[in-house]
Amino acid sequence: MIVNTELEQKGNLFPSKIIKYTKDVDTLHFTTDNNVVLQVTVVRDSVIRFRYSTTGKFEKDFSYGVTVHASRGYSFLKVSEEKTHYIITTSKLICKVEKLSLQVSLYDAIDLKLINEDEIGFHWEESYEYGGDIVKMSKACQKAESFYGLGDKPVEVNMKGKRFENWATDSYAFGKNTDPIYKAIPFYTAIQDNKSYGIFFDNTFKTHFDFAHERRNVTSFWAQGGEMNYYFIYGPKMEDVVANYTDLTGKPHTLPPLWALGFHQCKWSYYPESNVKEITKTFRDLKIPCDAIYLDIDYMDGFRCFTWDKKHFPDPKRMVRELEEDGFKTVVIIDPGIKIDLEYDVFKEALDKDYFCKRADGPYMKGKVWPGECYFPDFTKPEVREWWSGLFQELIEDIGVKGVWNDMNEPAVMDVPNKSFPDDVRHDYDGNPCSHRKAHNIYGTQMARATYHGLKKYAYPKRPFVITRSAYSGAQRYTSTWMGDNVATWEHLAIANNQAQRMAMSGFSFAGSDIGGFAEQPQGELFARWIQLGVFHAFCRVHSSGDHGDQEPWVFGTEITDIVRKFVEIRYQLLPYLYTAFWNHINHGTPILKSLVLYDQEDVATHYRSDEFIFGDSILVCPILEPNSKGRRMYIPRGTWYNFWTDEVVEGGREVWVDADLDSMPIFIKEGAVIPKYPVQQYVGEKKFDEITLDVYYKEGKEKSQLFDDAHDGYDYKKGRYSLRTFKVTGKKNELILQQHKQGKFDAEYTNFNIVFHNLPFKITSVQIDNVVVEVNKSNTTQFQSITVDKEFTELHLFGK
Ligand code: MIG
Repeated sequence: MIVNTELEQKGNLFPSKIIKYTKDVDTLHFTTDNNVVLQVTVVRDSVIRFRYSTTGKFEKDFSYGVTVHASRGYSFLKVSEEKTHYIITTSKLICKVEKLSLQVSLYDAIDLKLINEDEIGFHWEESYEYGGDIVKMSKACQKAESFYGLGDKPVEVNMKGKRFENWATDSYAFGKNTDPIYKAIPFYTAIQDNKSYGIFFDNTFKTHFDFAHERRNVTSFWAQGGEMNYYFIYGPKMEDVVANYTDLTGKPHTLPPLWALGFHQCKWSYYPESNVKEITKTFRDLKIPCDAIYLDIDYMDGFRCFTWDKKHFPDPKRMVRELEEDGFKTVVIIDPGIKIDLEYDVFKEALDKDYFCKRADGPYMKGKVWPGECYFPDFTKPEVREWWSGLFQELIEDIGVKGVWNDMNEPAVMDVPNKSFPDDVRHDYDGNPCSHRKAHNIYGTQMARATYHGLKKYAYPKRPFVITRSAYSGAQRYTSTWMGDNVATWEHLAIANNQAQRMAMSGFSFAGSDIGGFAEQPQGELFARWIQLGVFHAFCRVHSSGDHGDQEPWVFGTEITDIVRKFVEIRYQLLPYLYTAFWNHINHGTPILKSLVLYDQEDVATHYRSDEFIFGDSILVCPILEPNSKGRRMYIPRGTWYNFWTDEVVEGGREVWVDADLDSMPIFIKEGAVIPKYPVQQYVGEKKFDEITLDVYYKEGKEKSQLFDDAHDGYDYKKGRYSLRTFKVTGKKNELILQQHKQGKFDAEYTNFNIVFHNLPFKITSVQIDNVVVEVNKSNTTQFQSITVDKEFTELHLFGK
């Protein structure tokens, strides 16, 4: 056993030798002679859970992070005992547990190569102050190993060499490397020797991660309390690691309504009503597509949740209806702090029913937020969540609000040094009473969960839409998210890019930044560049603080307005493509954004790339991150790509210069892709159209793409009323075949596809659709030829020379 005396001197304790092991269906218990128990559960062939007790007894097994819907069930557990260790084998993994030290190592079951091994492994320190242990794990870090994920950390995509803390924190105007900020997502993926694995440390206490920062060849993670309880998730492909983690912690319960993937405009704050109307009218007048308008805290009466300031909003129901008639969905903010006011029914009811959080010795947890002194519901109690859900009835069912935005749920408290609750505050934690040390990181997620259930109930038969600031692993089941209070600087544009990619790699794809920056005001150029990036994030919203001036698309002059319109229109054209990516996300856990390392891990040149990413399956995007740019150098991943603007062919696996004046940005399409596009609309559902476009990019060889469609709202898709079209492109020297296979019973309104062919290397001489020769206009050049076909075609065959 490697016992480090220096560590011992610091009060660390270590497991001693295994004296006993037991086995049931999918779980093993190894007990040491100092009462440490290691529980190993094979969750699936590529997922193993490791859980340690230092007392011989485990806590009740409860997790907010892991969903009951996760795929589980491993029926055949193979264990063997060797002289020095035990061996557990699945079809994907071999796990060794050392008898003398309880150290674990994991190997690929096929090539038998090492994936990951404990350095010291599990050790702990007893906590005199709080009881229990500070639980620690250290693992060997390989020389070329890299690390990704961990939620919203505002750092480069690869985290090697850095150390982080997870403690949800209100971080106004955070900066590059600020840590921690709003979220606590204790999951990372690593890659070494072309093998990717992930570790989900399911512990809601304050957790720490060190990626070869303190010691070059060691990676470690530890928590201030609770159990050492982690899931080891093996790929070997990173995309599968992320998909498996997303399965474990949950995919979004419902597809978003399609409008939620449109463009959103927000401000702290638009009021009174006339101001809101002026904003929405300007969008329509200037023909900038927009689907959602937000009301920040000033719509309320003295910041009391679930009330309206009747002076500024005399008739909210009428206003919301009128906005909706113009295509605008109203989203309102709801904070956790409930104003102490006995005349206020929400406060009174929660007080009477004993729903507020209390301090250790009984007084209420009192804290100052926007409404002044507040109490805070204990969202970790099922009964409180149920009550909270019910509060949305009037707002959603009666007034017609379509989405709710949960802010300040870290939880944030003003004018106190730690910006949150003190440690001693008590929480129910779903029947596992505990202090705030354990509940802090989950508080925001449980609030968003309760909000989600309220919206789901009262918006029915429409889909709910929720957005949250704080989140723990699993929050993606209920809500979308934004990154909090960023700043209108070029550096923050890069941070937003990294954060959105990082969140997607952390199982949370429905995320975006405050476009343009929340604090301070951007120059028009920065705003335009930020819009260009933002339209490629799943959640696309402009938001800013009123203290720093206006931030609507038209306040920077007509040049910028035109650029914003151009890119928002691209977003609206790509809605069916994004919706399909979302469908894959909720079905297979596929991240909607893919950092290059996740896209092509085999190419080590991608391991340290942060700027470029793949949007969906086949669009490569790279934002312009510097002022006065005429273009930039960027890495094109391996394969052949088409410049979106010019159709110019680029061979990847290298860096290239790409032109991008202010009205452009580097966008590339993968060869062989079929990209579905809607006509431009000012909002989702504005137009009925009878055809949509399919952009087909020639490839010599084969490639598949998909198009998902359904009613764009409601739940019929869960009953099979959707369509999933798979397009297969097969390109040969003088031929191109486009085959379609359709699944599902949904019939879209449009009847035709307008198929546009890009970069055919031949001149079309004849065309067959489902084996019938059709007449087409052959006079054009080889590029950009298009054909309109019935959407139910099964095979389209182009012949040429
Ligand atoms: O203390 O509601 O991050 O988006 O506009 C500030 C006002 C409270 C912080 C949020 C921001 C929101 C603002 N809120």
